Amino acid sequence: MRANRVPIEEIEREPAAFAERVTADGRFGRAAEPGRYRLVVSRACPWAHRVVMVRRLMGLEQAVSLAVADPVQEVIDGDPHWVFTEETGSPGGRDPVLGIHALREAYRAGDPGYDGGVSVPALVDVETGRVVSNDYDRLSTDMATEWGGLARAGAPDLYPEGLREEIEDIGERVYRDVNNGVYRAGFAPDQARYDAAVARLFERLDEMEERLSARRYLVGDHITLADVRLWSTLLRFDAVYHGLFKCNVRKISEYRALWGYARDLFQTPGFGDTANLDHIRAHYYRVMTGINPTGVVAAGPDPRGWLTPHHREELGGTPFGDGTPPGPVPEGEQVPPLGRRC
Ligand SMILES: N[C@@H](CCC(=O)N[C@@H](CS)C(=O)NCC(=O)O)C(=O)O
Repeated sequence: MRANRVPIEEIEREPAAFAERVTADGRFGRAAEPGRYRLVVSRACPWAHRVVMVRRLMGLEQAVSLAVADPVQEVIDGDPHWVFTEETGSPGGRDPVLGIHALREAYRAGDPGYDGGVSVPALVDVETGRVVSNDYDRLSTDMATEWGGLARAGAPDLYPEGLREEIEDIGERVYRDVNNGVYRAGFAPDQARYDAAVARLFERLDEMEERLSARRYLVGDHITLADVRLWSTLLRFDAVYHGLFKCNVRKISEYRALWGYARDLFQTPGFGDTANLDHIRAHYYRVMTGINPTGVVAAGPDPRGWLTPHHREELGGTPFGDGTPPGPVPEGEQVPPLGRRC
């Protein structure tokens, strides 16, 4: 078995194996041509979710198509792999555009001997069938800033020049202690490392609570990449990290500002309309059998809480600044409405 994607001693993430850059002007070698690239994601994965949100906020749905893998990976050669299945809308168990069953095929298209990790998100060149990038951070920043003419009219500036330092400063702390911190807690091999991870996680959440008590968004008066990065973890927190990853000092719904902020974004086009809590629950509880041996999927909490009033407008700020909200979710990309589960 490959070195596990989540090493048990420490959550050290490997650098992306594929990191070609796609930009509007092609100055790094690849130009963002409509239809040329397909974004393979899992709705469960918080790193892939960032790219899905940016794609939608920027209106890049026509420029780069979306392939959604089954949330429950299939074991192939002893390792769990992202696959396309009939159940999640891929006829014949193959992605209709790439013609592959397992994402691994695209990772191996350029090198049949490739034996590294196979992760989502992955941007695949439709012409060659090869993965171009699995660098979620670069993908989301490039889509926000470099896909220029392909973005919709009214697309927001998610990474304003004057705020980049602040966005990165917060992003680094949020990444270390929150985005990755939940994994550190969930996969901690001993009490000391669990205690340290949980302490830092809640210290950081407390800091964000404080910050968000007086301001609607993390940086500036509009949505930025800082919000996209934090929100992908907040969305999953009470449903999976609180129970499965033992991040249970507090729920997000027990924080006044963070819960209001999380609901505000959920109800903003580009966020909640890309969220699939069923995929999230199924993936974490069924795949992570090292920490949930029975694979039983927890039922709660009642997701309808996401739709309750948040009153965050009172803090001022406008989600899209000078821009406009994205239009309706394209046909075939809708997520199921929130339903009562418990
Ligand atoms: N590859 C990136 C992040 C993307 C990532 O971790 N994706 C997960 C899903 S959330 C994945 O696809 N893991 C491979 C697997 O589960 O087999 C990294 O580790 O820094």
